[in-house]
Amino acid sequence: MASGTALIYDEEMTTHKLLWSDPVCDIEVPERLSSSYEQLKCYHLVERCVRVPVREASEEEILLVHSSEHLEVAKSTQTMNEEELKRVSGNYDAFFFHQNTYRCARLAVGATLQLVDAVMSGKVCNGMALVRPPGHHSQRNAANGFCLFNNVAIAAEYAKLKYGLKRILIVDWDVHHGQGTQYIFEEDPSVLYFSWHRYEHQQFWPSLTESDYDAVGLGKGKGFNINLPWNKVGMGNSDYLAVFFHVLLPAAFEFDPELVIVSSGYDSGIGDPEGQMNATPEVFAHLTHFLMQLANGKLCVILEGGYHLKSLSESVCMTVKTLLGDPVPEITGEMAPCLSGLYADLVKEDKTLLSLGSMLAILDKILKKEVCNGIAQSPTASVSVAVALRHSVRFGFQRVLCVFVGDMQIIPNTDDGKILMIHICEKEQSGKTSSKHYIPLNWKEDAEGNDFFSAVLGFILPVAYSYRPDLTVIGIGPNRSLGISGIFLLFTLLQGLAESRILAVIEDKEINLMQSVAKALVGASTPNFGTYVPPSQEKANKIKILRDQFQQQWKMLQCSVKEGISRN
Ligand code: X5A
Ligand code: ZN
Repeated sequence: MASGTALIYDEEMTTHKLLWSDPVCDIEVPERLSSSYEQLKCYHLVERCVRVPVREASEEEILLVHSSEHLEVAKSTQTMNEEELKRVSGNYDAFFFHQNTYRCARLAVGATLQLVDAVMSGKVCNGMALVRPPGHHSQRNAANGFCLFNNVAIAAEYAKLKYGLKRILIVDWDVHHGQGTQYIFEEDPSVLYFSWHRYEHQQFWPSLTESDYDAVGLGKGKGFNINLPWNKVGMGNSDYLAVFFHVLLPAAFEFDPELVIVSSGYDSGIGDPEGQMNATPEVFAHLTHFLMQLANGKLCVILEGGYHLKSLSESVCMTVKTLLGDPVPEITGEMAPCLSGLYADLVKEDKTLLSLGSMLAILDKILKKEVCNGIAQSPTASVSVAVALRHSVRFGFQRVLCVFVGDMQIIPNTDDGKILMIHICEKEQSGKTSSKHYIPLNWKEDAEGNDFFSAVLGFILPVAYSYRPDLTVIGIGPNRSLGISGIFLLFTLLQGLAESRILAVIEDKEINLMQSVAKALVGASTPNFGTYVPPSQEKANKIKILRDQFQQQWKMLQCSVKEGISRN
């Protein structure tokens, strides 16, 4: 399986710049690129990536998406003087030409294609390209919104042609609607295009009716265009996560892309003058982490907008760090508890509990933050889990999330809220009533394929993100009702929480299960365990009932349009 993260950047793309005064365009500055790259160097992320050089895209490649007229106009600007450049620029909505614009735009497309090649050839698993000018507003025959050529759209066409791909997902998390990309793939069912964007009932640029949620694609492409217009500014981390849980990811898992390309604009981040949103840089680590679970990890992230230099460069770093497989940071700025004072007590406890084998030694390393995660095998998983939970709470952890799969002999006391137990089992367990912190989830995996992702996205993750655990314990006991791929998904997606701290306690002696859990915990991309299938009506209802039951306590479950997305 491919590993490694490509980074593509070339200083030459900073030579495209605005030569006259224009308040609409003056935010798209060369420093967007250079400051992002500097910040990556500062965090020592550049040296951890595989450097891939840029190249110029060929005319043929540009013509995959654009008309020859458009190409010729762009080409002709290379030798123009300032006055002529200004005049041609005036033919477009929010665009400026410089003598180097054409060259930079060809490098931007070329950089994007280099990244696709690096990922598709298996040279790397994923990567990011820092490019200017951006691409997603650009259309077959027009520059628009700072974009000359549609880098991402050309990349998708190129990947279809060169690698025979049948399903590509484009996720456009830029705060503007990538109407250019939507137009290009509107009738194409092989490209699923998702975009969220500031809309404000069509008041916000580009102010198009076709940016609304009812533009779902045309002809054969119907159903393969998803718009999520925000009718208010100020959207934050939880709004973005809710959209991923309840809108994008269910569709994406079902679509089962062979490649994911991100139109990665960071003007949807806090501080951006265009977006006016509140999402912090950490959220991009989470979004990236989710998308890494698709297409066997094949993920190409291409810069689009982002105009607050600090917010932009921090968000770029969060994205690249996550692509490299680093633990996903906590989404709030809350500090971890100071633990040093509790150390003596731990040692004492440790002795009395030594009979529980290696589990406590592993847990101890996690609690002391020496390691991020670990796996313990146990002849009685539920006993070991109960001990681990009690131990963690006594150690000082405030919120421990426990997901237990299979029969549980001991159900830990969850009354003080320091433990949240989600118990996944095949049959109703009588005698234990559900409560805010003890949630039984009766689920038997479908024989036809893995439908558990719908429960993970529709229920478990929203509850978990609402709880904000500082540790996750996942127990796998006897008579588990989930297959290996379902369990794998659980482990990978729960790594987005508790700074990726996870203790796995597995009763099952099955070597396959141990191996795949280990793979999930070291961040290997999803092996091919079979397909994801949508849930049956009965299962979908079950999730809905659970959501209704718990959404007052766990707010991230709220996903009706009224409460969850628009909050009108
Ligand atoms: C790539 C991008 C924004 C254009 C805004 C024009 N373009 N008002 O973010
Ligand atoms: Zn934008």
